[in-house]
Amino acid sequence: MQFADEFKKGRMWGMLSSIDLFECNPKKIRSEQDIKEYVKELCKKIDMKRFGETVTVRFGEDERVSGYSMTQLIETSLISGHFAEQTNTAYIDVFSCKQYNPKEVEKFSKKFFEAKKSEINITYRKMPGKNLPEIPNSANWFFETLETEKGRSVGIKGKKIYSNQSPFQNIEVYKTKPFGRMLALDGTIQLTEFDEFAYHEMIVHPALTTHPKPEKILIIGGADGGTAREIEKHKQVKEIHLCDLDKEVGNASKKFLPFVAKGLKDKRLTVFNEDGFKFLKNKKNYYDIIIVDSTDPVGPGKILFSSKFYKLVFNALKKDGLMVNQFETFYYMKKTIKGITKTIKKIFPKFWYYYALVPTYPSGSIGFGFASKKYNPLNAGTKKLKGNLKYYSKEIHKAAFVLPKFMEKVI
Ligand code: SPD
Repeated sequence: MQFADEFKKGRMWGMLSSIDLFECNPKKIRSEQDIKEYVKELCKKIDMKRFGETVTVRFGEDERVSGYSMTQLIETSLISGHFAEQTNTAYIDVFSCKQYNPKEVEKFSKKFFEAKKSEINITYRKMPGKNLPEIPNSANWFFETLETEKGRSVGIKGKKIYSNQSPFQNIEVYKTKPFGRMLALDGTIQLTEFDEFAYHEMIVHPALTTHPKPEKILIIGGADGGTAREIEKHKQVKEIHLCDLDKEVGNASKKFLPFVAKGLKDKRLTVFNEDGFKFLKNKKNYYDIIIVDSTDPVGPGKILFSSKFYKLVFNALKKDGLMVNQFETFYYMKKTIKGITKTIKKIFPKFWYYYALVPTYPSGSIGFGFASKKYNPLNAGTKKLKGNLKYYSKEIHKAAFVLPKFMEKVI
């Protein structure tokens, strides 16, 4: 347990866990007997001695708020709870100077009252002036939910400053302590102010320096504007189309993420808020380069990793065209990458995989697929670019295509 040392050293004396349970089973929070049973079971679970019986009283018999209040004395302090019947929420506090695991309390309470959601805030009672390491909790930390399912997660401290459930996905913007502004879609980090330059430079410049005459470019996804911003550094480019289903992402970016949204202002750019799949069906032999700046191959983004989609991309490209796509991290997604690589190779005659270091993505790296009808990226990377670059260089261009041994076998 994380706090054990602090307890042992005597720097921490006690812990108050405030747990909020949302959308509880209404029957459970209305039952005095269940509430008493909960206290008994919880104390057993966290090995806490009870002193005396659980006391319950009804509070606030008015129409707005009523329900049971509960208290229970335990070793070096108490458990208390309020069960609000109008909203089916429960507010539980556990304070003790005996060591216990607050996460265990949260998990047990959530299960007991069959709550759909829970939140926990932890306060430490400690020696004056001794600051303890902060323990992440859901109130002021973002955890990448897709990763949490797999038993790992990127956790970033931050304040949510925007949240919107669009018709397609959940859009959130955070103001984070270590990484500045951050965009998350369906609980997955898309970009942060701190390291987005690495991702956007690397999804764009290897392709645009490989193609000798990149004039017509299509971005699928990329509504935030970061990919467009990098393409605009190439003077040869005459026309940029950006097709992203979700208008709300672009709107959120314009309001909260000006460092990438500035890419949405260029005169060469036209934004289409349409389904990329349908958009491509009407384009034949048109683009020099297509960049797929998508979310991951789950949920609505999955289709952008399918054989049907790559065929449409192939047909929309000119006879010497090429495609670059966001292609996951090789540390965690080897199998997926292997499968999708096979699919792309059936459609495009040439294929490479390369990567960049982006600390806020899972495993700190992200890969890209480079599918080409004609040009080879290994013979490129020497063009001069306008504007400031922080990651890409001709040396990085070459190095990015050199893969670890275990990955060479996959591609
Ligand atoms: N694992 C998340 C990968 C996110 C890729 N899309 C980023 C969009 C930024 N323009």
